[in-house]
Order: sequence, then C-alpha cells, then structure tokens
Amino acid sequence: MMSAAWLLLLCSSCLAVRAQDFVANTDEAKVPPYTLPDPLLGKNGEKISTASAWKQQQRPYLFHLFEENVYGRFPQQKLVLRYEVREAATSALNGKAKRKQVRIYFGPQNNAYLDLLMYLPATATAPVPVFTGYNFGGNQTVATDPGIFLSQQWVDARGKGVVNNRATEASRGASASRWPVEEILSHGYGLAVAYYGDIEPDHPEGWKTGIRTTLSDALHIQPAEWGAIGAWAWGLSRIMDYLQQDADVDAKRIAVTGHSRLGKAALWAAAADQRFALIVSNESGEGGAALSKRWYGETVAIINQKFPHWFVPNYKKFNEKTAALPVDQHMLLAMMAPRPLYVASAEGDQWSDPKGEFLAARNAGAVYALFGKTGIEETDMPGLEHPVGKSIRYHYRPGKHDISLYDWQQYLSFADEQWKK
Ligand code: GTR
Repeated sequence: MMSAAWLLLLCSSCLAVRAQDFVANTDEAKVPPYTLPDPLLGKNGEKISTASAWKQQQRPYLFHLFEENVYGRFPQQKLVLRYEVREAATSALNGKAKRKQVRIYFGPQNNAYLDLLMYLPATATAPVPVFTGYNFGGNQTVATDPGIFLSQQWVDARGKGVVNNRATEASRGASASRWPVEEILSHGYGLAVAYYGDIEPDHPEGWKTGIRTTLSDALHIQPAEWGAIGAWAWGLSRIMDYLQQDADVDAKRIAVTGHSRLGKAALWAAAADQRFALIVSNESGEGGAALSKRWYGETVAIINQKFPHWFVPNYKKFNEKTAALPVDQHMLLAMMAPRPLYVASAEGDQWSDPKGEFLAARNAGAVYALFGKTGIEETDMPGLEHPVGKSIRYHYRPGKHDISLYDWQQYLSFADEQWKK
C-alpha cells in the first residue's frame, strides 16, 4: 500500500510536469535534464555505422516515426501536374530580373493550384540555382513590383493592406524586407516563391478548403492523416516538380528556405524530398529545428493548443510527456544529411529556443559524419553574429523574430561556398 505522503508527492510531481509543459520557460537555469534519442540507434537496438545503412534502413525508419508522431503521412501518390505560364517579363526590377508567374495545377481540375512567382537574373546565360520557399501574405508582398499578380486567396487579417481577409493593392511589398531579391540575383541565383495559403489557409478550419480536402481522393489520404505543415511541405515538393523541368533553372541546385512555421514546412519538405540540395531554417523553433524535449520557449503542448491544425492528431499525445516522443528534432535535421543545412536563430526570439536549435543542429552532425562531412564542432552556443559549422552551419544574431538582410547574406555566402567551389 502506498502511504498518503507518497501519493501526495507523486501527485504534486505530476502537476509540476503538467504545468511545466504548458508554461513557456525562458530561464536556462530551470531547464530540467532530458534525454535525446540516438539517431544512430536502429529499430532493433543495433548501431548504424555506415552511410548505406543510414540511407537504406535508418532514414526510412526515422522518417516513418516522424510521419506517425509529428507531421502525418507524406502522400507519395504522383499527380499529373499542369503548368500555366500566366506571365513572363524579360525586364523587371529596373532591368535586373526576368520575371515569370506560373500557375501549378495539381491535376485535371482547376480547383487546386499554387501560384509561383519567379525572379531570375536578367544576365543569366545558363540555368541558375534557385532559392525557393513560401511567403506569409501572397506573392505581391515580396516586392513593390506592380507586375506581380495580387493573391485572391484567404489571407491573415493582421497583414498590411488586408481587408476582409483579402489582399489589396496596399499589401504590395509588405514583406519586401524579408526578400532581398536584388541581393539574391547579384549572387547569380533565382528566387521562386509562393503563398502557403494556396495550399491550405492557416487557421483551424483551413483544411476544409485546402488541398487536404480537395486532393484527398487524388492523393489517397484523409484530411486527418496529416496536418497543415505536412500539406505545405507537400506543396514545396510540387514546386520542385515544376522547377525541375524549367529550362532556366539548375535543378541540381535548388535551396529550400523558410521562416518560422514556414521553416518547419521547409525542413519537413526536405526530409521527404531529397531533391532539395540545400536547406535553410530561419527561426523555425518548436516543431522545426528546436529540440522538443528541452523545456525552453514554446512547447509541444503550447503549439498544439494554439495551432491544432499544424500537426498530426497523434502529436497531441505528447503534450504532457515529451519524454515519450520516440524522436526529437535533431533527427529531423539529420535527415538533411549529407546536404548542406543552415539553421539560424535570433536573440530577440527566445520563443523559438535558440539554444535548442543550436543543439539540434550540432547533434545532427553524427549522421553527417557517416558521409565524411563535418557538421558543427563547437560545443558551446556561439556568440552573436558568429556563424559556426561546415556542412551544418548555425548563427545567432541580434534582433527580433524575422528574416533580416544579415540572415540572407549568410545563406547566400553559404550557398556560394557549397556550390561555387
Ligand atoms: C508563433 C508560433 C511559432 C512560429 C511563429 C511564426 O506564433 O508559436 O511556432 O511558427 O508563430 O510562424 O511566426
């Protein structure tokens, strides 16, 4: 029989765990000990020690664990896509760019599509590497360029120039500071962006009008078998399908980038689709590059509560017990191997747990080592504006949760290093 005192103790420690998981901690001294699963520990307890065992056995096994517990199933059914070049301009952005706007239809019907906006260096004489990723408010927010089609989709009411959840002319260039197009072009790279709401509007009811419903039959997947992040990731893979057959694009050098929730989607897309050659996570935080078992900043419970539509329903099982999660996010980052990976955090964004992002990036290195690649050798979190690491790079910069010019400059020079050797 358990004594009353013991019961009391047990109960109060349960309560402590509950409270801890729902409350965001930002005091490093209060981070309790946690254990990270070993990405090289196989399904049957064996040690994975070669790149081929990783590729053939361990990677598919971990991918499946992420599908089951975090993001949901990633549909493999191939669709016959249709591409409509809606507009092409040989001279945009004061002659610095060629602009192309392509509608990617996901099948024979006209009800499911995504609008891609591309800027390519005007002077390019050969196919160029391309950075791709989503924006938050429609393609017209990326630049003030009046030639960009205005998004007609549902957009978040908080965006600049948004009236009744629709974008207006006043939204042009609203997120231009996040997309230094000329800087990207000056490195000889193109940019291909889309609005994530084309795939699924970002609210708990969004799945009803998004591709989780419209393509449910075509993809042989029920809406509840995956989440919005999974759907957005799937959309990035379809952008890749398009880019692969665009003669202006060097399809072997396509980088996928994403900020915050879109960084989560970029990471999951690159885990599922190894055609992405370089991956950038900008402050992707919880459910992205940050460790889930480390109690700091946003937690699994908080994210599931606030964004019930982002992950697979199974993920909610771990709200109050992240210790039971069979995976952690260093394993997601490990699935990028051996491709170059950049993880970035900001000082003013403790919500994303910068140190948890650094530790995940560092711990992914064991898998890169199987390929003879060096990740991050530094054991301590680096100082501000002091990027570290080789095939896996990490930086911590001053400033708020955002994508700054400094961030892009690091990504572009990282790509130069990797691609222009
Ligand atoms: C926050 C959310 C984060 C991050 C962020 C964003 O509200 O808690 O996980 O995704 O939004 O996307 O800006």
